[in-house]
Amino acid sequence: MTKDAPRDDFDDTELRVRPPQSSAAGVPGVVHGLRDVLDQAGVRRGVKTLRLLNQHRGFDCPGCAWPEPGKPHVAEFCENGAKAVAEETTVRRVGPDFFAAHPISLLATKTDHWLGQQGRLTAPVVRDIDSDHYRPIGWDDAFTMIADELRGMDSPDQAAFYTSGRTSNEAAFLYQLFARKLGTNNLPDCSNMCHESSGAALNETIGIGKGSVSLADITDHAELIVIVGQNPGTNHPRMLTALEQAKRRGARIVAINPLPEAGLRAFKNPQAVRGVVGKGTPLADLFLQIKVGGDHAFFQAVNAALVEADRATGDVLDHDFIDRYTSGFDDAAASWMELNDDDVRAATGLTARQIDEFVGEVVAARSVVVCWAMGLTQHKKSVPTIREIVNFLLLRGNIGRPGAGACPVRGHSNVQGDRTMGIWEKVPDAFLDRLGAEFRFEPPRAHGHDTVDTIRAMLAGRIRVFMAMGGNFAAATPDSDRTAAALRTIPLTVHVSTKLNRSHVLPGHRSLILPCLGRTEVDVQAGGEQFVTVEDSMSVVHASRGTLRPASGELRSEVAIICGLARAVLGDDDATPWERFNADYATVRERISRVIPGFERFEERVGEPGGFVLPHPPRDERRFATADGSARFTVNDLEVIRVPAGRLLLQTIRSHDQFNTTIYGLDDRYRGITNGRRVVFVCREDLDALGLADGTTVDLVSEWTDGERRAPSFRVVAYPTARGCAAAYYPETNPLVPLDHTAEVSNTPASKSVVVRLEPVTG
Ligand SMILES: Nc1nc2c(c(=O)[nH]1)N[C@H]1C(S)=C(S)[C@@H](COP(=O)(O)OP(=O)(O)OC[C@H]3O[C@@H](n4cnc5c(=O)[nH]c(N)nc54)[C@H](O)[C@@H]3O)O[C@H]1N2
Ligand SMILES: Nc1nc2c(c(=O)[nH]1)N[C@H]1C(S)=C(S)[C@@H](COP(=O)(O)OP(=O)(O)OC[C@H]3O[C@@H](n4cnc5c(=O)[nH]c(N)nc54)[C@H](O)[C@@H]3O)O[C@H]1N2
Ligand SMILES: [Mo]
Repeated sequence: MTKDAPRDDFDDTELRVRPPQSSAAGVPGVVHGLRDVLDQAGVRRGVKTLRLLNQHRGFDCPGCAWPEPGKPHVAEFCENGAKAVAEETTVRRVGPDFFAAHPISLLATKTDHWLGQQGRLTAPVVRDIDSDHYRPIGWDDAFTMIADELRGMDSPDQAAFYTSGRTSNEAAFLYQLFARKLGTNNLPDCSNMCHESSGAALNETIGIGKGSVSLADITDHAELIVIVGQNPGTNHPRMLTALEQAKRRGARIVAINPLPEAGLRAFKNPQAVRGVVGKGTPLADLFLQIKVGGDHAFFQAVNAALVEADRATGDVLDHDFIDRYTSGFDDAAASWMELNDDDVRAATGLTARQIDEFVGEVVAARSVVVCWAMGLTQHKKSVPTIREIVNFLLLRGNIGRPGAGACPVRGHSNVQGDRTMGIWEKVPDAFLDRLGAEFRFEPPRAHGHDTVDTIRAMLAGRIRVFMAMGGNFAAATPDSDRTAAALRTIPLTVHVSTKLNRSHVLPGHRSLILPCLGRTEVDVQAGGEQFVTVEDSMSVVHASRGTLRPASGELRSEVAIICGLARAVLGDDDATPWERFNADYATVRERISRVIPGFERFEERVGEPGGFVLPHPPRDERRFATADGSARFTVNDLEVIRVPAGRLLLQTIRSHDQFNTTIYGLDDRYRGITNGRRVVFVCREDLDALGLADGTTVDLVSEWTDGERRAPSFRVVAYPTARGCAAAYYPETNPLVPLDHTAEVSNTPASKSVVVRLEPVTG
């Protein structure tokens, strides 16, 4: 039905291209953000909502996971946070009438933008076998349908329970408890596609999969901040405020990126007079335009240079730290000495002088923070690359002291918290032991499926029930056509969602959409008004309290949906007090405080302004709970990516007008794109070499061992990206990413390095 149906987003006749901008935010940013909220939510409701965003007694921004400052500015939000709020507080509605009027086959031809723009889901709906419509269904009947399907399985591992990173701690804790009581660790989540590589590399080398810096390390202490593979101007705009603070006290910033992103160059703070009238604060002192996938070679070259410099002077490395806290230095140092200059040049595209300049910055700085995001995590060699960054930090003792450390900047607002709560297909046994003891059951021990393995299991016919707590599995995952086909073979798909999305229009034989409350909405249960908690990128846990009237009287909270389902599935004999959990979320937090270390006196501490910080042994006391009890230097063999002639290495990125698969609008202001998304950015020299003119329409074709994949109809845009590289937006490019093209160790889809050819469309 859908695969070959025409999609109305392939015709970008209104597309306009201008030169990219050289600074981020400022007044246009605020105006854009406010306009979106006021358009969708209405003036009074919009202003009321924004005033509570990221405030102590308000709700946590449903956008990114950047931390709030201790004393939030009265308007602690950014343009893109405002858009995320507008998306949720819209007055438009998708109810049973909408589904009666719109067959699924028609909805499948619509763009992601169109689907999201239809409004908030208002009532549970079901698609029966062979039907082309969703129809209303009562909550109890929906739970019974899921329970019957789950009970009919041959094994609990025929179910998979996906989570996106907006789910609260309370809901996440109950969701994993439910899955494990059912008997499976099949808990794939968006982390598998996001910072899994960071978690894997950090766990192995420093003994904890989370970043080691606080907000103050960046704003007040770091002398050098390195930003690698991250576009904060668009994806973490409030980070620019922190960087501006750092700059104003004299910190230096180096940006390493194939694209000269506006937010890395200068920032016009919309909350300060200088941002409104002036040119803003220049941010990056040094910009290194690296080739896609070149960071592994880059950090090896830097590490080699640091070791060599130390051999000359004896004071470049922190010998005391290396001796006391680390292992493996000699082997790692020996491996760097074998590094070949030509390989470094080929992989990075940078000159020896540029690398030296960076080394100079490093040696001059008494403390260094490295921040990174998807530009590092979504490659085949992501885990070795991040391990190499840990090597880099260890060499000068840049961990566990003020102004220094590793800062993987998380994506979804509670993606880190969901992991802490046990949303992890291979959670450690210690967690399962405590969970089992608290709830008196024997949790399953075999590791479950991550996201890619879930799709493989679907393709092999081994999944009977797929349930998603938020997110948009069909659009976020790689190999879209295969994944869509896989989803359609599943007996029952269940989506707990706030808005309509692609996953709903690619249903299983039977499919349920269960609409839930969003962050901004008041959550009243039998025990009164409830709040939930979240954990940000810097391990700070705090409360989030919705205040708006729910979009519909039929919405249930995620907690209520899980508790209702658990009772229907596990029956009244189950000893877990699901009804009490549903009535009063404090009772859930009490259990969390008993199962998860660091949450002692949870209820009391989360009531304090700003919440509380979870323990982080490397940061707090330079303690490293690794296999050998020390921070580990690692040897990571370099593999230079060789792109065949006539091909480019494609990375898939976010525009300024989207949150993952939610498309707010069709512009990418900082990169100069208006009214269209099917563009591919390539540098002029490469276009000349390929004999392609700016403005040509091309198909993007990726080649893989099992054949080709094609994403049709992209406009070529001459753009100052690194040589040999290309960039285009996700999720339009997801059909190009082969399911088996994943990062070593973490199994994260390598969606930032796909070899493609550009085939001009004739006729
Ligand atoms: N407004 C908004 N905010 C968001 C999101 C959103 O979609 N919209 N998404 C959220 C989520 S879930 C996440 S994970 C984060 C994502 O935040 P980012 O990681 O900033 O998002 P991307 O658009 O994927 O940008 C990747 C950046 O890495 C660069 N890059 C790509 N390949 C390489 C490489 O090989 N080396 C180096 N050095 N750089 C490279 C790209 O040029 C780009 O600047 O943002 C979160 N916040
Ligand atoms: N090619 C390519 N693919 C990628 C990436 C990439 O850079 N390139 N990035 C990857 C990354 S980093 C990530 S994190 C994933 C994102 O993958 P997901 O987290 O699965 O996707 P989102 O687009 O964030 O999910 C949006 C949907 O969440 C639902 N939603 C919103 N708020 C709530 C809520 O409060 N509760 C519930 N229950 N539902 C809600 C809405 O229905 C909305 O349609 O995509 C990954 N895929
Ligand atoms: Mo993410």
